[in-house]
Amino acid sequence: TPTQPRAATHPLAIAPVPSPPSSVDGFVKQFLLNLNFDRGVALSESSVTDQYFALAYTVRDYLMARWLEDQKRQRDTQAKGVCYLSAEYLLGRQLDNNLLASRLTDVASEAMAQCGIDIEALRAEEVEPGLGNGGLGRLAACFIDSLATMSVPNIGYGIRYEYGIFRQTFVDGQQVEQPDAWLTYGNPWEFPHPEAAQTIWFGGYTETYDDGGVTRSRWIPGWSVVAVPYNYMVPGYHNGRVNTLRLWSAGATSSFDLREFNSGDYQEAVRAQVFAENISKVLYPEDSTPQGKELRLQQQYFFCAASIRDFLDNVLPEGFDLERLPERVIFQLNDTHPVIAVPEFMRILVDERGMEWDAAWALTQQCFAYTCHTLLPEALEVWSVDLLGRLLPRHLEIIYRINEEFLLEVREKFGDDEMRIRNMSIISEFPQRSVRMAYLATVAGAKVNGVAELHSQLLRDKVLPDFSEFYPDKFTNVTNGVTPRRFIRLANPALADLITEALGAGWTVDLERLRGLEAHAEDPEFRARFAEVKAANKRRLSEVLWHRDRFEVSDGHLLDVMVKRLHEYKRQMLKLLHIVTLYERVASGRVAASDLTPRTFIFGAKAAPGYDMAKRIIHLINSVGSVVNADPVLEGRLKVLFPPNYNVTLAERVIPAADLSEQISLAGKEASGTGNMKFALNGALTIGTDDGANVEIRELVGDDNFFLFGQTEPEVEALWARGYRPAEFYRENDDLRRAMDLIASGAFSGGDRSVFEPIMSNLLYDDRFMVLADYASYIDAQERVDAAYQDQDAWTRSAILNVARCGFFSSDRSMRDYIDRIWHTPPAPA
Ligand code: HBZ
Repeated sequence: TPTQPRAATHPLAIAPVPSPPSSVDGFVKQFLLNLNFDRGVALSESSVTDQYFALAYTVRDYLMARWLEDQKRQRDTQAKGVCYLSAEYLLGRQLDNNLLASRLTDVASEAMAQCGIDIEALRAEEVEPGLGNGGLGRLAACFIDSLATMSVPNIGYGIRYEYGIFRQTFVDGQQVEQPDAWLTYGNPWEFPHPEAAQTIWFGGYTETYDDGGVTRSRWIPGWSVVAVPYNYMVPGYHNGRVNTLRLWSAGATSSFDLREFNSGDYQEAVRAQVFAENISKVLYPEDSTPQGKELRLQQQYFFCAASIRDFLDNVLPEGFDLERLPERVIFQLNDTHPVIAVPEFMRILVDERGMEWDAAWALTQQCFAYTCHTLLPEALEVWSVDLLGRLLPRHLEIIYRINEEFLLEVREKFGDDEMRIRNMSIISEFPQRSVRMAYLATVAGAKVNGVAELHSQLLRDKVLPDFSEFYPDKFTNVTNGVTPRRFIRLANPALADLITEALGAGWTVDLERLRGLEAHAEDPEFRARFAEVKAANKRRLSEVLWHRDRFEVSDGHLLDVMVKRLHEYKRQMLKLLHIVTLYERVASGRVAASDLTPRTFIFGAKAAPGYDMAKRIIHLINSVGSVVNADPVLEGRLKVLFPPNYNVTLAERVIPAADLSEQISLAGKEASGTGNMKFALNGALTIGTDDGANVEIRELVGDDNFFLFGQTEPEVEALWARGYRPAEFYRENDDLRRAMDLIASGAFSGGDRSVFEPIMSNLLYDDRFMVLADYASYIDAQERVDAAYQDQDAWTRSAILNVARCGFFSSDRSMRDYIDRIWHTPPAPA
């Protein structure tokens, strides 16, 4: 229980300690204070790590009063807020973001300079917290940035993984994963509160008992771990607000070793400790293919149970009338990973607080909402009843009851249509009895949303058609967005300055103002300056890649970039076939090297460690790169660069330098994409399919400023229906056949034909993502790219129009949509 100092009489003890003065002198003093008092070193003796920590502590100090005030304001006003439940937050580096938010960037640079320190060296010292896989985790990070910037009360809840997404290296062109020990030197941005730890129970059994004539069920759990909260500041941009991100770390309880490992034995006690700490040890690196592992369910329940209890016990005031909960909070489920929060919430209300089932269910259906991020059937999470019942027996009972009552309602509405009942049941029977988490989320949520227009439509019509018929008003769309603070201001300061000069400063929090650039697109001088920004960003990237990987980026090349997780549906293979085609044409003498548009292809992609095909494709990209980069026949006009370990930090350098953004998933497979938005906002033109948010990007920027290719989603469906035979495309397209034959010949594998054979036969005889069917159209679109790039000035004009017309893709707008359509959480007054 938090202790209230009872008789605070000193004036300083009543309010938070005010921020240090925002002058260079004030900053220097605070920095040296932190260096001396927190790091215990003198400046003359300090390491770069010491200096980085002291700098981070100093930035924190400036945010602290605001953070404490916001927490107090939240307690006092009890305004409705958002609890965002997400198993992932892919934050990226914090230092620059927090300097920017608190207007301290210049002060800090000058202060460090006066201390004889190069702030760049300190920036480089920060290890990025990689607590996410890809788009879903990065989206969560953008959303909490936007909520803070819009003064909307929010707590982000998640897991403090000790190891984030693995560090990728290449050995002989093949991916090797290394653990991401991001906490080795400590983390200056977190505030641990072990004294506020909670006990989270698992296992055991349920029993019924007589409660004054009513038979009730209760849970007798078997073992427990503790959940220790770590708080992080989430500062709004220039608005003095600071929200909280609360990540949970697992540890052993004493009851744990007593109960399950009861032998009074030291070895066993240590084993218990290790077992408990395992729960938050590592982020699962699978993206889009859940593995159904028990530890994963433990992680999910661990953070959901801790978060729900934290909110009810610590955030709500004592004695809060739970009937009013919907006026106070919405729990947003970021995909199905936190859906176990639903039965946990019911269990607390019914079993612990004695609420009637119907009343508790009515509250649940107002306090939760669910965002779906996929369309791939294999990505829809299911938990076997067996596993769930073993780990959370009471929750399984609750899920059964939810399902029973739901199916009764379905029968009432649709009659005894057994087929439909089976299709809609939260419990599936085949191949083994299991819980469909997306169905549970849909039934429990007040709203269900997809993440782009096309995705939401397909979600309604293809993935959950029975549900959208049953709950016509539940389904909605909120198109994703990205934060302009990190992805324009921080990543592309030169462009940010140019925009500010043209439009004034307000665009950073009102991105639709970028429209004002349309007029400037017609001004040759503005175009020249815009082109110079792009060129400077390419030089900056070139330095980064040289420093990082000893890669050289040639001047004057079109920078063609495909960065995203490696997945067959995203079709890195299609990009590769384009590269091999260009190479083969020159190598065979059919095209002169001098006729090629000079291009540098940049890939960035991690493959899930167990995803064999994805790893083979990585190997092939690297192998093609080795050959292409070394073959003099190309006269240096094509280069393939694949920097390992693509992450947020690298994204911030690559995206602003790109000319061409590759968004080439098979139509109907990419829920939204968010990289696509980042590229367009940084003045890259998109080559893309009619998929995810590409559809909306193209609508906004116009067909003249977007290279569309490939089948549409209905065309894909029609081709499947007719019967898709990829080998026919291979036989009938000379370029395609030559490219594939070249790979199959061993040209990229030292003559060994077996290495890439599995990729080739997969394309020829299976090709689930229709790479071959879209090949011709893609090559054709790339020829249009080459032609367009000839006219640099026209290209630049298109690039400016992309920036000008993509203000819609700010995550601030996404947040407004969630607020209007789902959350109903107005900004808290100042
Ligand atoms: O979420 C992505 C979608 O693929 C992308 O289209 C969308 O833009 C983005 C944000 O809405 N989905 C993911 O990133 N999914 C995961 O990372 C994931 C992680 C663990 C899982 C399943 C999926 O078990």
